[in-house]
Formats: sequence, structure tokens, C-alpha cells
Amino acid sequence: MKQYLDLVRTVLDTGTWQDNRTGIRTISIPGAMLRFDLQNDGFPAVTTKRLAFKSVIGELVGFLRASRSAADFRALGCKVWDQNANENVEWLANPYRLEEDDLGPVYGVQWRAWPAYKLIEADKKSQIVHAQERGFRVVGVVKDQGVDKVLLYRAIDQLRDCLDTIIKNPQSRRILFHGWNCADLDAIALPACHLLYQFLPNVTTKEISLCLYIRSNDLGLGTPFNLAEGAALLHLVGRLTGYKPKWFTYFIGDAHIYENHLDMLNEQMQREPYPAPQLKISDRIPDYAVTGKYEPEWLDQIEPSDFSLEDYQHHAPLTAPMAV
Ligand code: UFP
Repeated sequence: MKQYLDLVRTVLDTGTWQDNRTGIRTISIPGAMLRFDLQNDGFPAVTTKRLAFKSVIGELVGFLRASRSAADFRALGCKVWDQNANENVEWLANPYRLEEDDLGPVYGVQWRAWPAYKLIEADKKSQIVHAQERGFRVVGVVKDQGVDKVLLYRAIDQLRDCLDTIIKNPQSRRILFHGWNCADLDAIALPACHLLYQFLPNVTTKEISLCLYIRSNDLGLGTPFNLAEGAALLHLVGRLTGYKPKWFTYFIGDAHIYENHLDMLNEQMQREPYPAPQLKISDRIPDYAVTGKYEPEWLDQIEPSDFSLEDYQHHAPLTAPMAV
């Protein structure tokens, strides 16, 4: 995790202090990249403090289940959503917030059930049939500017589609899913930070890589969390599709450090990183490379206990407040 500390150093040395919506100033740089060789360098868990691994995995499993309630994340061992759900005054006043703990259609909802609508002119029968053949269901007929149109709906499981493509057409350069649903931005507690995931299987080496784009990343608390989560997802996708995880390339848009995280990060920069641990995924999750049987329904059956870290050596835990 030297790369991570180097990035922290670069931001502190070359960044600019600015205000933002949270009221806590940040020092930031526009654009950064981290790249990990998961085959040779182990799992990218921060070692200069303790990684909240249970919380990371709880969140990932909540995403896989398309959870939209902080209560679901809590039940999975992840408390990071509580403040976003119940303390952000703007969200508390939002008419789309359904109840206590509701977050709106955050990450996992978009990953597993992206709400897709089509509005097709009623006389364009072949288009309507085409859409229906692809799983769209007719919701009704509406008059739009004097023209009769058929409204169709379908929830798209983008992650499942990615797995299907890795199996059926691994040379595709279109294996990606997106968390940034423009139409839902006004109806969620927090617009997606990690928002674009592209899988790159290599049929020659039987390795799979992931490029992940994060529009805004809190280097003190967010980056270690998001790195571990993205790498764990790549391991899981590799297991279910028969590829070994290889490159994990992590792109950041706004790479920032909150003013009240400086002590924590300065302390971490005094510490010598330990060798990286290994991620272990439970043997009960079938390895396609071994079974030759494609079982994507496992995406719905993952439990937090299916992930563990082996040989994780780390320095003493450090904490700092999260900006909401
Ligand atoms: N943030 C992360 N990673 C996440 C997540 C949030 O770093 O996975 F959900 C941080 C980035 C930023 C804040 O500091 O939360 C979101 O604020 P904004 O929407 O203003 O970028």
C-alpha cells in the first residue's frame, strides 16, 4: 500500500485547499490513479491502520442484494450508511425518502435493478416487440404531446449481465456496469462515488482485471474502504466466471483529504507498511474454472462470512470523523 501513502503525500504536497458542501475543508488534486497486481502483490488492504474489513464486506454484500436501507447494511455489519440515511438534513427533507434508514436507490439498486423505461410511439409495433423480447414489460399507454406512446419498464441486472458476457463473449470491451443514474440523482441520499466498473477478462492468461472510476474520494476514510471493496468484488467475479484476479486499476476524479483527517494520515505516514494479506473466498462459492458449470445465481447467495483476510498484519487502529 505504498502507492496509497504516496498519493496522500502528493495531495498534501501539491494540492489546493478548498471549501465544499460538508463544511469541512479539503486539500485536493484533480485526477489520480492507483494500480494493483492482485496475483503478485496480494490484497490491497491498508496496513498502516486497521482496515474495517467486516464493514467493507458488509457493504459489498448489501450492494449485491440491492439494499437501499441503512438497517440492511447494519444487519450485514456495516454502519457507514447510518449518518447518510438519518442525519443529512437535505436528505431528511427529500420527498423520496420513504422511512427511517431509507437511502433511496443507491449503488446496489442500480447494479442489480437499474430502472429502465422506454417510451415508444404506439404505432411502432416492431420496436415494442423488440423491447418485449428483451424483458421490457408494457406499463401503459400515455399521451405525450398529442401522440399515443407505450411506456415499457424493466429492471436491469447490470452485474449479472457482466457475468453473462464474461462467460459468453469474454473478448467484449463492453463489460461494464454503471452506478450513475442521472434520473435518480434527485432521489438518493448520496450520488454514487464509485460509479463505473469495467471488467477485462484475458482469455489467454485466464486472468481478469477491473478498472474502477471514483468521481470523488476521501483519501482518509473512503479510499482504503473502496479499494478493498473493489478488489473483493473482482475476486468474487473471477471465482464465478473462472478467471484469476489480476490488475485492479483505480481511477479517482477529485482526490481529497479532509482537514480533520490530517492527524490520522500524518500518523500513517510515520508507519512502515506491512506486506499485503491475501483474500480468501469460501470454498462453498463454486469456482467455474474447476466445476465448468456457470452458476451466476450465487450472486444472490453471498454472505459476509464468505470473505476472509489471511495473514493480515496491520498497525494500531486509527479513526477520524466522516464528513456527511
Ligand atoms: N466517499 C468516498 N467513497 C465512497 C462514498 C463516499 O470516498 O464510497 F460513498 C466520500 C467522497 C466525498 C464524500 O468526500 O464521500 C461524498 O461527497 P460528494 O458527493 O460531495 O463528493
